[in-house]
Amino acid sequence: MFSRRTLAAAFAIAAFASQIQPVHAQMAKMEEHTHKPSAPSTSLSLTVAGKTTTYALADLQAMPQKTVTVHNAHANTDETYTGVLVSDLLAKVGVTPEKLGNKAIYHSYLKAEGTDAYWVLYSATEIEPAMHKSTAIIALTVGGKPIGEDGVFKFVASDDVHPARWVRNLKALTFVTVE
Ligand SMILES: Nc1nc2c(c(=O)[nH]1)N[C@H]1C(S)=C(S)[C@@H](COP(=O)(O)O)O[C@H]1N2
Ligand SMILES: [Mo]
Repeated sequence: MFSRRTLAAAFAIAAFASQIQPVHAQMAKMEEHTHKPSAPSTSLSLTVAGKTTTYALADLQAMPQKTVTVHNAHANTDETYTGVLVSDLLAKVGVTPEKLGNKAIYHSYLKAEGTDAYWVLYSATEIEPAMHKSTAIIALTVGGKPIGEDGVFKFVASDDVHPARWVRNLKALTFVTVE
């Protein structure tokens, strides 16, 4: 009926076609990250103009707490985090739009780093509630419980579409004004 050659060609086409994935499946693969637990963060340092202050969990627990409910697009769930406004922590060391001036804030960024050396940047504007609609906190609890394998501290910002800038096991913040 079918020649051996036709069968071989059909077979080759079928094998090739089985490897083609719909675009959304490919995108999902790109978004897939292996979540390796990193070393637990136990303290948080904040460096501004070369001066470092280190905070323990109790220091942050003693500050006013803010709760945000965010959508984790990767886990496809809503998560409720409670912790300290990043802007409140910055204010403790004198970093406010009033003290620095708006212009300096617009020229500044915050580097947030985890114990695994994963780090991300936020523009200072993004973490100032007076300037931006996003709420950026150093979360101490999720769903009312300690964050667990994601550390004692986790950086969470409410308006990112993906959780990529939510730094698990947050250990260091560095505030820099670009000259
Ligand atoms: N410390 C640390 N935080 C991190 C990462 C990381 O590798 N290390 N990966 C980021 C990325 S790219 C994503 S998508 C989310 C994934 O978090 P999840 O595995 O808890 O969903 O964590 C973010 N925070
Ligand atoms: Mo990611």
